[in-house]
Amino acid sequence: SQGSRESYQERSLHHAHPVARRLFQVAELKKSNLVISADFTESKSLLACADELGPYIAVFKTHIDIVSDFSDETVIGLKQLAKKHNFLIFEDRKLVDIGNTVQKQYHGGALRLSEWADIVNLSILGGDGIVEALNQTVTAADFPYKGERAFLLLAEMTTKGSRAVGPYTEQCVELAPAYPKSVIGFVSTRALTAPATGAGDFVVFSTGINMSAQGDGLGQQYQTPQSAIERGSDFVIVGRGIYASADPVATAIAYRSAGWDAYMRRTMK
Ligand code: 5IU
Repeated sequence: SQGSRESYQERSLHHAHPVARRLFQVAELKKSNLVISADFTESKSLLACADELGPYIAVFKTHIDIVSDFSDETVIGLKQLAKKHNFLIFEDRKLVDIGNTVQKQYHGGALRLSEWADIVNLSILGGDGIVEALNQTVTAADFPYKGERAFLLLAEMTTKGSRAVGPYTEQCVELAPAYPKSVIGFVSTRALTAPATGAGDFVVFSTGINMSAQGDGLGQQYQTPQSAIERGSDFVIVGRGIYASADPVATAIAYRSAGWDAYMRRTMK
């Protein structure tokens, strides 16, 4: 399947989950389906990146466990910048453990993901229990951010030899519709559900996006924004392609145009 032919605007009106609606609204408003993967190891550079590239992105993706000086200030800064530039925050945590443990890793803990990350991803390697557990957490009567938090299933990986394929990926697709209050989509390299099946509208985020490299010597494999969107991706995630370029702002603008133009072509009626 080649992804949704509906505009972000239309999807923002129809989607049952408030986080997905917000995501589509932000994309439409900022004319951006770009996600920056901000793999910085110091709060100062992480926040500087969010401030500099914030105007051009829909979502800011973090790996908060690589930030060596993570503190209250990191959280406050991220939240302020998300508000200032109107982007969502996606923590690429890839939660994968028993239900009881992931609940503690997600809500509370050292990194307080639930407090600042609109979106977090998880793997169903250990079965459905992980989704059940996190769904319980975000729908609990005393959860402070009810309706403001969502999850993505890690359905595929971009690395060479990835085992997140075949039945594993298929089971992600089968499981997602069972959790409409918390699961809004997938991290994958392409659309996984046919748009017209009535299975629901699942948002597809794709990593491994680069316009000038094929890989990184450590197993990463890239496709271009055009290719990802043509294959049904809704949001393209770019790390080194932007932040390690000579002029990150100009490069972010170029990736934003590439992603947006490809989206316009796909949804042209
Ligand atoms: N990432 C991948 N591949 C995946 C998943 C996540 O590259 O399958 I799931 C993350 C790793 C890194 C970013 O944070 O996306 C890609 O960074 P580069 O664009 O710099 O390769």
